[in-house]
Amino acid sequence: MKKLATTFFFILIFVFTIQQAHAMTVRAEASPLLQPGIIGIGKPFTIDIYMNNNDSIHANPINGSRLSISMSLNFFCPDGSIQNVTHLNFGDYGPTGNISFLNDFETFWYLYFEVIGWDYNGILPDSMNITAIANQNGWPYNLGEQLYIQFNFKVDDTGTFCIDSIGGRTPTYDWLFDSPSPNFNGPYCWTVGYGPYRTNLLPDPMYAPDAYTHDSVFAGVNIYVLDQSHTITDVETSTVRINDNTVPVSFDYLPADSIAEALRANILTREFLPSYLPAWDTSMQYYSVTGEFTDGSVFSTYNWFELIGHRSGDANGDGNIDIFDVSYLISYLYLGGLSPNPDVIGDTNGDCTINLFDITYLINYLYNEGSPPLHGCQ
Ligand SMILES: [Ca+2]
Ligand SMILES: [Ca+2]
Ligand SMILES: [Ca+2]
Repeated sequence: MKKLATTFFFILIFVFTIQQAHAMTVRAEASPLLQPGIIGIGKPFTIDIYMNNNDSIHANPINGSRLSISMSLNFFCPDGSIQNVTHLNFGDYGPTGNISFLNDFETFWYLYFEVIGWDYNGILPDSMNITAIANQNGWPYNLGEQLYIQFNFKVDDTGTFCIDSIGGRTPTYDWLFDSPSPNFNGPYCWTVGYGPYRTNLLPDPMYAPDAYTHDSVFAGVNIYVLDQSHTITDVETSTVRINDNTVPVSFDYLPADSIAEALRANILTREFLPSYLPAWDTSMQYYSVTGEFTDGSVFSTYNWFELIGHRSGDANGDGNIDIFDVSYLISYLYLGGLSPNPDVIGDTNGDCTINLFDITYLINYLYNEGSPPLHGCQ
């Protein structure tokens, strides 16, 4: 009897393994996270859908590709603690423009590709459907797991935020794939709130031209330690990094503000900002803070800041586009004056060189209702 049970067990393992080897998968993650399972309150984040078509047996018998999918997904809060979410318009798809497709996902489906929302309006629940059909090639077999879909959100209340697959509103919009259909294995839920570590960047906003200053312009990264077993004096300052590679030049211990006492890491803007460039216009940017405590345990946190970018035509980098930029360009080209910094902001007509035509382009814009300066080489 024991032997029979053992044999049965190994058969089960075998069947399980076979299914794992040929199972299309769909799963969700949230990014970035303050801590495992914790989405930062009031901060942009994405719900990321990772998918793997590693099932060559079913679907298209010739090349193993998937020829059709219909995914109905629902965002919800199980206990009502979160009622509203902000759909950030960072994507190209969906009723609110908050959905992005990555890694060529849209290109797999040249017969039909549709994204619809039913009540997809930021008042939870928000449900939607992606339906995609190809006639021959479709979604290729064995590309490995890829990030294919991102939903851009921000939540301003503490609580629980979840995503799960659902049956659709009609049979057409159900959770349907070429057989066999993968299991979403939902719901996936996260806590929206504050992690044990927080950070603010000062000043906020920051200015992209400060990336080029030769003076020592400093920014401050305030680090708050709110866990039960450490304080800011436990931070091993030599291990602190901003964006993994910016090394603070000094530290200060600040008295309590509205959050707590802070460890202020002083960084040089010319070391911190270049990784965000070129930055046109104004954007929200992400930065991370990592480090260790003296007991060897690690901490990490992140936040966002507003970055005011360059303006093409603002050759002298003072934030305005006016006659002084014309004279700055004349001075640079003909009188040995300083160059625009970065060069690209003086290339007002966007042809990748700075010459007399950029001056006439700028004069036309300022005084003859000409087109505004272009961003970079175009
Ligand atoms: Ca809704
Ligand atoms: Ca200017
Ligand atoms: Ca030019």
